[in-house]
Amino acid sequence: SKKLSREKLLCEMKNELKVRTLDGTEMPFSTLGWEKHIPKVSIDKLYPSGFRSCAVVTSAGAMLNSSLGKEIDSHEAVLRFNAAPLEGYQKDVGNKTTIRIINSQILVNPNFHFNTSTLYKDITLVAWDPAPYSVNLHKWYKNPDYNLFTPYVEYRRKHPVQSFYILHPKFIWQLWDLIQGNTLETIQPNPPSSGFIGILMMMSLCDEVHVYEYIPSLRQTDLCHYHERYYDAACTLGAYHPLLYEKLLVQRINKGTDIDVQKKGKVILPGFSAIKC
Ligand code: NCC
Repeated sequence: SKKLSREKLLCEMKNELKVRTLDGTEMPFSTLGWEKHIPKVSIDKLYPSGFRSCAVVTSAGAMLNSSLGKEIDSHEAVLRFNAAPLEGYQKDVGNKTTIRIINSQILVNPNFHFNTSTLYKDITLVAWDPAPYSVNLHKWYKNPDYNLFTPYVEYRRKHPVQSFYILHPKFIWQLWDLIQGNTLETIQPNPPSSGFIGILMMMSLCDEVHVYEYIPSLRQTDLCHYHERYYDAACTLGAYHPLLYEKLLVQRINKGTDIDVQKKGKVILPGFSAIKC
């Protein structure tokens, strides 16, 4: 049953996906005393009344000259990715950030100035690192893609009241299973992009999710990011991440119009709270 109807696909998402973050109670984290490093309020209790409408702003080059800033900021919550800047781009991407999803490179690579940049301050942070599919937390802790564990603990010490979580690898691979389970082709066992992770996270927090330039508008371009003069079509279509398949899946649940896609690169998705199964 690869080609579920839109309704069944949405119900599968709502019923089977639960955002999960490290809580410090599992080995090896429990032995290492991680319970004290993790925020006391778990992510599912952080926004108890949820959000009405949310924006997911991809970093795609097609955001440039979109003039979507005002529309984006009109949403109750805004999700952004990695080191995507606001300064100088507000007209196109807005200037409000509620949550930022960051991959482990951001915490480790000094180019991103994770400890000092204001991009990461006073917002909710959600970090992730691509553990291998057969999630063994011991192996992952010893050999992450980028060692986010040390900078995480250090940042938590310096900013104890900021909400900052690490996604549980089980959640990442649950998302991969969802993509593969609804795709005819066999896809590589690489984790989904931060974009897909963020979209599903916002579907669990918001009544409605507006995603910008994930499905490209007519502005589609080989420009990788709106903030960098670097050209590579793989940024939009995927190389390492199963990006193309993620996007086909998201397109299947779009309830927005073709005009929204063409002009704004926008898809409108129902949040889990709005899905009746
Ligand atoms: O490029 P990146 O993603 O930070 O973009 C965030 C999300 O926006 C969507 N996107 C981006 C560009 C584009 N032209 N089209 C898009 O649809 C994608 O959904 C993407 O996930 C990542 O997923 O974490 C990624 O991060 C970068 C990089 O690590 C960070 O930007 C920090 O420099 C990865 N690039 C490399 O590692 C070289 C990228 O593969 C995925």
